[in-house]
Amino acid sequence: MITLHQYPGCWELPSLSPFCIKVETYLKMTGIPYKVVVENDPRRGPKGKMPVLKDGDKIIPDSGFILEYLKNKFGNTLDAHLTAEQQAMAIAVRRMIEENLYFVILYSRWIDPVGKKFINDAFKQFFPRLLSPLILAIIRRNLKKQAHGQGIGRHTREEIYSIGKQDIHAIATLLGSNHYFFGDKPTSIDATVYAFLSVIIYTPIDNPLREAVCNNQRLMEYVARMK
Ligand SMILES: N[C@@H](CCC(=O)N[C@@H](CS)C(=O)NCC(=O)O)C(=O)O
Repeated sequence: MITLHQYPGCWELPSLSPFCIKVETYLKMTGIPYKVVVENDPRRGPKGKMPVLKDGDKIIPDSGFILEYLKNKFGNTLDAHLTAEQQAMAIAVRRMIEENLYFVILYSRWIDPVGKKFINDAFKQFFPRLLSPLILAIIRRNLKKQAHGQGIGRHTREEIYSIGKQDIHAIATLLGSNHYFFGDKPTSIDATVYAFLSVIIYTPIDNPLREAVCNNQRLMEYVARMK
C-alpha cells in the first residue's frame, strides 16, 4: 500500500501544505489507493521537506517526483491526451505557482504581521504545549531565510501582494471559462492549481491575495468543482 507522508490538516484543508494537498488530490483524481501518515517534522523526509511517498521499500520525496513516479507506475491516464504545447504550458504554470506564488503564500502566513499571530494560534496545537512557542519561532526563522534567499522576502508587503495578484490574474485568465485547466477533463496540472488556490481560500487570514481569489467567481467555482 502506498503511504503519503504529509503535514496535518487545519481549517478545511486536508494538509497545511499545498504540495501535500497536490499529491493527495492527484491520488484521488486517479483512484490510486493510498493511506496518509501525518508528520509534523520535515526532517523525517530525506530532503527535509514534505510530502514524501513510500511504496514498499521505495521512498520518494518531492511532489513533482512523486507524480512522475505515480505516472510511471500506474500510467499517465490524466494527461495522455494533452498536446506538446499543453504539456509545456502545464510546466510553465506549475513553476509559476510552486516557485513564485508559493513564496507569496509563505509570506502571508509566516511573515506578514497580519498572518503571524493567527498562524501561531492555529499551529500551536501540533506541538507540545510548552515547546510550541520555541518550535514556531524556529520554523518562522527558517522560512524567513527561505523567503529572503528566494527574493520575495526583500520586497515590501505591497509589492509582494502585487506579485501574488499577478499570478492569480494569470491563472484566472488561462482558466477562462473552462471547467478544468485544459477544458472539460481534469488533468494533473489541476491538482497543483487546486491545491494552491484552496490553501489561499481556506487559510482564513484576510490579505490582498486571498481577496483576489475570493472575489473571482470563476476561480471559486473551479475550486468548488475540484473539491
Ligand atoms: N519542491 C517540493 C517543495 C515541498 C515544500 O516546500 N514543502 C514545505 C511545506 S509546504 C516544507 O516541508 N517545508 C519545510 C522546510 O522548509 O523546513 C515539493 O514539490 O514537494
